[in-house]
Amino acid sequence: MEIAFTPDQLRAYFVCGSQDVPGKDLIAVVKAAIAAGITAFQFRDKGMKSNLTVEQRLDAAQQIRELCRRAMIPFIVDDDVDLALATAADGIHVGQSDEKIQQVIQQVRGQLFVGYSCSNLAEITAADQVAGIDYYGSGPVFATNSKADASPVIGLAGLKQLVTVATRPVVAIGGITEAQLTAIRQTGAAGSAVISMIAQSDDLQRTVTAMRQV
Ligand code: TZP
Ligand code: MG
Repeated sequence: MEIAFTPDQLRAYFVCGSQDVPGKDLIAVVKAAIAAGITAFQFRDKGMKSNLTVEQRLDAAQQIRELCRRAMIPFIVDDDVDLALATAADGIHVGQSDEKIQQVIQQVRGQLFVGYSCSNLAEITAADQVAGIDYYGSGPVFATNSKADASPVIGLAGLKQLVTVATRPVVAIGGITEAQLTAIRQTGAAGSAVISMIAQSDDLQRTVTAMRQV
């Protein structure tokens, strides 16, 4: 962990892997997003749907890790402790169906900050009892095309309920568009985590600036 966690990093949080940018160069997409001002990056290259071999995945992660280092934004790895440690990432993001959260916290203590996906009240209240989690990712707020096995949509009201109960900052995720950024912010969420809004933006500077400004 070269960059410690702070809640403002959640404001313009870009999540991406090779499966999200078919026909495009992942490194180039991330480079452009960093230039536009994203405040955090999560490397989420999902095995089955990935276009990369294991070696290519490590190489891509290392290149993006270096880009994040130069831009002084946190580099976070989704659901892969070994890859996170191998790339000297700043953070790890863990889902409910991934390796048990307590186990991950033990493995990465002092080395990586920890994000955890929580989509309902039961998950948030259980997670609040666990020491060593830095932020929650909550959603999908809206319907998403980017995650086949996403939990049920929680809507803005559901997000607000989770934010109100949670003892840690919450980043909203799932189907978020520029038109929804203000409403997301009004729930008390610390920011938005997005794939397609950035990966498919027709004007990256406008998109990322909108995320940073709300
Ligand atoms: N977790 C819940 S929804 C989602 C993830 C990774 C996908 C978000 O992608 P998009 O394109 O911003 O809806
Ligand atoms: Mg996961």
